[in-house]
Amino acid sequence: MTMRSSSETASLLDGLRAFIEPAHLRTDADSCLQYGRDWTRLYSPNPLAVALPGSIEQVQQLVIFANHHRLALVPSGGRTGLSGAAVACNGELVVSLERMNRILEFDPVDRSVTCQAGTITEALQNFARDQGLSYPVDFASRGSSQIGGNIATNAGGIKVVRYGLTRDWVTGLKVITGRGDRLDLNRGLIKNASGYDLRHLFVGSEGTLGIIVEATLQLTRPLREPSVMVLGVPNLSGIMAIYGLLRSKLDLSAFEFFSELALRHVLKKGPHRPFDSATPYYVLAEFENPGDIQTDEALELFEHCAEQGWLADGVISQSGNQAKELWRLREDISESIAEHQPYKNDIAVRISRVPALLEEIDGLLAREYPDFEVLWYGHIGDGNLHINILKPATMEPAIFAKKCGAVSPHLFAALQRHGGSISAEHGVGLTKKPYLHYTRDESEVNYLRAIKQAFDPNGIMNPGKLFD
Ligand code: S2G
Ligand code: ZN
Repeated sequence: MTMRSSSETASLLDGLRAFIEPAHLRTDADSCLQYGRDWTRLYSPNPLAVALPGSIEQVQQLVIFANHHRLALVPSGGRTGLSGAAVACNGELVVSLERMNRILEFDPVDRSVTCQAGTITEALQNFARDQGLSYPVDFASRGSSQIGGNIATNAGGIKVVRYGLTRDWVTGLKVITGRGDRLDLNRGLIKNASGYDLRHLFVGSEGTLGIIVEATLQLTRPLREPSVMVLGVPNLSGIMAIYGLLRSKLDLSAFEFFSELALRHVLKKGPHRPFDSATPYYVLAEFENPGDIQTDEALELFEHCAEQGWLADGVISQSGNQAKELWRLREDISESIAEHQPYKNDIAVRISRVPALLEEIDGLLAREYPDFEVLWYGHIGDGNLHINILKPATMEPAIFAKKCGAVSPHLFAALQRHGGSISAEHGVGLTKKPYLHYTRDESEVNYLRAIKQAFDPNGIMNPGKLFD
């Protein structure tokens, strides 16, 4: 905790006001609370203040000032993160990019768009659609997450099986490094064999190397008339068999799963069951289906999976609206369970290891969490499983976190045996930092520290996140 005297605080704020307009340097309690946290609720926000720069030059002035005064900075996007990476609880200055939210340039020949870091993800998706193209990285928080934060966490979401992660669509980055240098990385080039690709260090850096201020992103053609199938699956072991068959015949754009327990929480909020029967698990598969050319194939595959006993029921969308309704069953899970303050795990393994890991972890969780409601869901087609333990209403959050935390080493040891990662897409931040060693060994973390030292020698960039 950074302890400052009131005169030191006053002096820092006066210094900041020399180049940040008073309206864009907030110290009120509500701003400090709202901008000092992400979607996690485990930490008490306590920033020095919230700065909202309007230009790259102001961001650069902030970083230079912060180096001079050894003032820690926490970059802030949409604050939809789930690992505490955007939390400011030690007198840091939050640097919000929300005012820098414009789309700056579109090139129809490159099929690329350059936008400021504070651009809302959905605004970029809509802009691409209006140009007859698509920015295909997609997830439920699209309406409030920002492009800069998506890049800083290498956001994945629901279409990774076809389109990959944010990293795969970043062709240029403008950043202010922790030293205060302005770098213009890769500048939208497809090919550039001129040495280390520093752009990719900033993707997934969680604000620890500098501040992303602008991005050039590749666009692609839109999906043509996607259809959505939801399948009722009696047990976990059949899911990847279904995936293997569907992906061999259909042009899949998504392959998700969720448990009946997760579905029940969504149904409480309004949507209808996909079909009458209830099964322990469900698969949602989306595939490109212009003119219904793949519908017969999909129905044949459905019959084959049913004959194998891998599935018990299913539905295929008959319209775009029904496809959207079916997607809600998956995409609304996170919001539907938020009130239960879930203890979240976001793990990844190679897809070849998913069946073995599922079997091992299912048994572990049943043994270790006999009294808790455990929800499975996630992007199983790319090996990313979200396991959410719901907090019993009468249990103190601290006690619940301790009980769940006690199981995590067993979970992560099993994951390590399967070569997995303790964080698939939500990042490390604060919540997963104690477990980083299950995925990155000491010699590797020392390289991460050396890179951090090169970009942020005074350690002002989001200190305490990712690793110490
Ligand atoms: C998902 C969203 C965040 C959460 O639904 O795929 O990544 O609540 C999650 O886990
Ligand atoms: Zn996810």
